[in-house]
Amino acid sequence: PKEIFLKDYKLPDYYFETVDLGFALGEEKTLVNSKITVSPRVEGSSSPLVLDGHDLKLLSIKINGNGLKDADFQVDSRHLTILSPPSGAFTLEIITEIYPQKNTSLDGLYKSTGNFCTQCEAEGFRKITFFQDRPDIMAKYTCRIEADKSLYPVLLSNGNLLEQGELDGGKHYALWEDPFKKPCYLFALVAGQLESRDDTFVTRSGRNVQLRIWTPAEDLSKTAHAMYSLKAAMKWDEDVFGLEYDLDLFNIVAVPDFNMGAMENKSLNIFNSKLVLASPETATDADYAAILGVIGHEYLFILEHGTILNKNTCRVTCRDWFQLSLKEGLTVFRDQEFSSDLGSRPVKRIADVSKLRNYQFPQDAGPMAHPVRPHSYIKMDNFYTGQFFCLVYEKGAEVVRMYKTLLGTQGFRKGMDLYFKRHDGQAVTCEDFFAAMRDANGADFANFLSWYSQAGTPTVKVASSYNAEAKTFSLKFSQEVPLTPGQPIKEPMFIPVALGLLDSSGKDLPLTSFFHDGMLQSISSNGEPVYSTVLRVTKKEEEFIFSDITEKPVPSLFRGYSAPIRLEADLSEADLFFLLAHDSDEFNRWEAGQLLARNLMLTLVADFQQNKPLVLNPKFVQGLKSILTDSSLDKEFIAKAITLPGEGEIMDMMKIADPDAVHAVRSFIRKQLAAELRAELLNTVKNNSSSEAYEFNHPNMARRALKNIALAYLASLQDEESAALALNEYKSATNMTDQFAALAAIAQNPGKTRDEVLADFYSKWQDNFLVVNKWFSLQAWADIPGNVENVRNLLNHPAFDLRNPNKVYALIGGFAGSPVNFHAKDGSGYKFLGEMVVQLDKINPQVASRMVSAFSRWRRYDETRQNLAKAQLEMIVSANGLSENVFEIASKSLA
Ligand code: HT7
Repeated sequence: PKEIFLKDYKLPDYYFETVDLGFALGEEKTLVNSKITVSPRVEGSSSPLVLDGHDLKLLSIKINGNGLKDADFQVDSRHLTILSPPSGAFTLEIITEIYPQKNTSLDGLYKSTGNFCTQCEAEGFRKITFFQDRPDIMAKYTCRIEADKSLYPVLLSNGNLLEQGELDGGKHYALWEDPFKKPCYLFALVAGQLESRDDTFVTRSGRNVQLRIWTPAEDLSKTAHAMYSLKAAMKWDEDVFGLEYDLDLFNIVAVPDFNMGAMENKSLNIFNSKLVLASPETATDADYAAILGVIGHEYLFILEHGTILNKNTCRVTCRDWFQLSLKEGLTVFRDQEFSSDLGSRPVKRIADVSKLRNYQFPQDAGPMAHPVRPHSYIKMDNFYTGQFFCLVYEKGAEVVRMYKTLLGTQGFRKGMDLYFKRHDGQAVTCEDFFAAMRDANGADFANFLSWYSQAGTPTVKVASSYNAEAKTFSLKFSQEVPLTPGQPIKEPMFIPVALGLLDSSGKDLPLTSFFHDGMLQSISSNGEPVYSTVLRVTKKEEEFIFSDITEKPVPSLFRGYSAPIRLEADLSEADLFFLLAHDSDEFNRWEAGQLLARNLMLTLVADFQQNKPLVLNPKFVQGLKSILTDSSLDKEFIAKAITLPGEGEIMDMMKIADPDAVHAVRSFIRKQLAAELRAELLNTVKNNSSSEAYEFNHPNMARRALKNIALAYLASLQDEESAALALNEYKSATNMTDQFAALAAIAQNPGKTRDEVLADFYSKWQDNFLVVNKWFSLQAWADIPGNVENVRNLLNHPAFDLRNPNKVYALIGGFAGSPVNFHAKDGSGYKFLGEMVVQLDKINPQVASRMVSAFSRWRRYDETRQNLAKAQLEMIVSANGLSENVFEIASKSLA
């Protein structure tokens, strides 16, 4: 397989102006007619025109209406090369035959439960027709679709419907035109038996936009929340960024077979059904929140829409796929802000940072570590794979967030406006975004760009000291960027540190000025006291000395997690308890609790490994008790604050990860906490139960979250009273959030009740494939001994199907994420996953590569586990006909 490098980027030799596509959709084969107007980048040049193509049968090729002779072009398995095209502009017509029915990769044009649909990002368009399949080729498209009318009554593509009509032989057609230039990864087509929920959004300039969400008829009633989410995203983008949708129609289609969450195709978003369909009976609060976030995410892509203030359009995309974070990082940041504004900001931040710690941190320290803007790849799809996407998406969003932290809301908006003004209609780079932020604010961003080029999560150490006589408080920062594959030398990063200093009563002290680099810098600009500020740490070692600090403070560092780093501060246990009780920054309150829990867990893991008795620190119990019983706190914040760090997070901090010890310790602490806080937890369940109709809003979600975590704690006691409580909650639940939480609580404990309730749940929901997937994942993840056999048996369950990604993610992915059974010391978990990867690769390489990535951190474990996992990776790498997707991850993991 060939590796592709960022440094090798070259401008295309040819641009495409217009692309007219014709599809004759058939039951066995589909004909694709593509007519492109081509112009050379450099007038008069006639260098070969190289088109990408994959699994295509070429039927004919013409230039300016004349068929080409065999000697005029070359075709191989991946390209069609026109050897000497005419100099000057010309028309290229290509007819290809493709077989969507056989396309199980779900990339390109494929069928999902009887309907045709497409997925073109990143490189799926080349499976439809020969094309320069790269994002910097932006053209205007039309698309004519012809199909059997009774089988495919609905025919959709991007833009506006120009024409539709009947054809002979029971067929019909539709002609769509997208008036704006786009790259081919945003092309989309859908044909099938679908019905729509219709609504209208009136834009701020008074235009009516028709909104349609398409699903099979029986699912239509479950699309109300998706429609609410779409309208909320449209309104939010107008209010916060001044961006107004630019077409008159916006379609969303839900399909059950989809590799990722959703795709932002211009005006025709295609979604994985699980991120559209929701009703209180079938979807949990987490599902509702995910739908809001992902509908927001897909809508908020800049290229999809945009008449910014004063009618300028703002359609910007990536120059090449290395710049993926330019669109994905920015959009994740925007969707996080959208969800924060609609719910609770601190709780959303806590959830996002937990995700970062559980996925980004391990990947940033593993064999596949790469910068936010990678330097090379074998298969582009792998940047969207499993946890690796975190480095481009989630860490990319943190980089965007740092601009906002440094510039403030208004400065950030000024940067965005300039970015649109400069780059409308262009395919650009991360430097262009950086330059817009800098220039719009006249800012000095020093070495900030290294966030795009250096891999690895920096560790920042902070040492503090107070001088009572001088009334100064010093913070000494030192930073270390870890070495990562291919990057043996690291430069210091530009790290924004948002902070406050707490006095002995827990209030923020006023901050006036600090010494830095021998200069006194004023903090408040207009003489008003300031209680929180942002320091700019740019060197390997650096000191900031705050003046006029009247008492020894406790520093609250990296408020709101102002940079994606690992912090090692010299805070004592007492300082952390103090911050947990008092910090005005709710994120840092949570963070202090997590730090205490992490330290406690690591200490107990060491005790466990040395066969010492495990004892829970009473101060920790007391700290959580005061949070649990503090009625002034947001209930969802309490739920997050009493949740222990995940096992993956703790293993990530160990020299040699020990899944058994970490699991035993986490279970011990949960059970011990449940025993000591039993009365408070029972009260929490009682006071937060409600039989009122389900509502998706923060107070109700927060109440359910708190009740259900209390229930889970109690179930860990494995006593009769708790078991009866969980069973009662299961039976009386009026919505899926409560029902599934009760089921999960019951499922912690092997035995008759568990088996009966699992069977009952399946029989209730067997006709709803999304709910059945929850049932699969609950069982896959279970820590009951020898669970691999149960999971193997579930592969043969009538509801399971290896061709459906959601089912694979639920059962096989769920198992690969299970802390105990996947890492079973006899290697049974690794063997199972190895077999599955090889089988899946033949069906769907993108899905298989997600699964193989569970092996990527094999070197973190003990020697026995290392050998067992390595053997599976070697077996996978040597499998016949392995895809590039799986090869890249497996071979880089072994390197
Ligand atoms: N921008 C989209 C990415 C995507 C994708 C990538 C590879 C293979 C399949 C895919 N489906 C969607 C969607 C997003 O970022 O949410």
